[in-house]
Amino acid sequence: MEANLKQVLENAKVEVEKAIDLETLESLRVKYLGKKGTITDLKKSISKLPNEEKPQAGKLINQASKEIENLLAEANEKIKNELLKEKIKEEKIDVTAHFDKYESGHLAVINQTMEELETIFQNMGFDVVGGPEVDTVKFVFDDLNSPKNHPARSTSDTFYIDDEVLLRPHTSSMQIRVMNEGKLPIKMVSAGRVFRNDEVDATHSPMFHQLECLVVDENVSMANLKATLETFIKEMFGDEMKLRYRPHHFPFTEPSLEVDVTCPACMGKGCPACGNTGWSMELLGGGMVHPNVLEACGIDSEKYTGFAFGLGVDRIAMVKYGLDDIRLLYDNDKRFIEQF
Ligand code: FA5
Repeated sequence: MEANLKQVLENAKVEVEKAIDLETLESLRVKYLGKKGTITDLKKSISKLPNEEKPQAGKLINQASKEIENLLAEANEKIKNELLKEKIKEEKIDVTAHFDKYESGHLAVINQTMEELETIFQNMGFDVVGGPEVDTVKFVFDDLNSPKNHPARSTSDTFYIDDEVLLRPHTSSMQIRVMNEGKLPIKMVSAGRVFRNDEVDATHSPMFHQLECLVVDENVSMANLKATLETFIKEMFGDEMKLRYRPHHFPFTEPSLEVDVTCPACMGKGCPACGNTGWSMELLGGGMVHPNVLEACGIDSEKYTGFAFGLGVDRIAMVKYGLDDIRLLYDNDKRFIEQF
């Protein structure tokens, strides 16, 4: 193990030293420290060691992990400084230039999209409610029927503040908060920020936005869910947009599904952006509210049924405005922001 770790560290040092841009550094972080990275694999292999070797192996792996983190942090700082120097050289400001108007700001694309979504749902008769970004394990997992061993509960997926309090990884906790108020029927949406320990790529961000939708009443069926989704998608993107339903599993809905829409770049013909499938990336998950969830909130599941879904607002914005990378929404590049 020790020799192996030494070699891993040597390799990491050489590779980090050679890295000249932030993308390469990020791919090295994923390679060594990511969920499927070398160090993570080594941590997993500890369980196979004899008991007496485990503490020492754990200590060495943690040290190596820290060292690689430090190497990456130093290189990150160095590359950022270089980039800044280049930028300052290139982007000279002419302080003598004349200007006669102050530019006013406007809502960020993501907030515009969230407002647009809320308006569409309001026009369909939904209440718009707000909720906390810091929530409890009870509302985020327990009352949503999530098994104790569900991977989303682990600290490698979710950011905990302490054992009971966390940054919400989805807006589904709002289902519980609203059902607990005890007023029926329910027809609500709730949009806001959510947080996950996801690796960043073109379609994933560790902080993103979801909109939760929940309807609970007598005789609510899957047909109501589909009708609501189709009305909303057509309002948002236009009549040509088709929806694709795929079966899925969520602990809090049964049956559950995921939804994609027509690829906006080729309108379903197939193109490089959609890998020739004609469909967009996954936009939302939903289904019929699980009877256990209704009962956890004191609602009689023999009398009432419900549907719920949670959609990725960032991805809705990407489809709407033809963005190929979620990071554009967070880079704060004026050239991008000014287009909206
Ligand atoms: C959920 O979060 C469920 N709570 C959705 C739900 C609600 C199901 C109600 C049933 C009933 P999921 O993890 O698939 O499911 O996320 C929902 C949507 O959020 C995804 O379809 C995607 O559009 C978006 N999303 C998920 N992870 C990320 C991420 N890291 N970055 C950006 N968008 C993301």
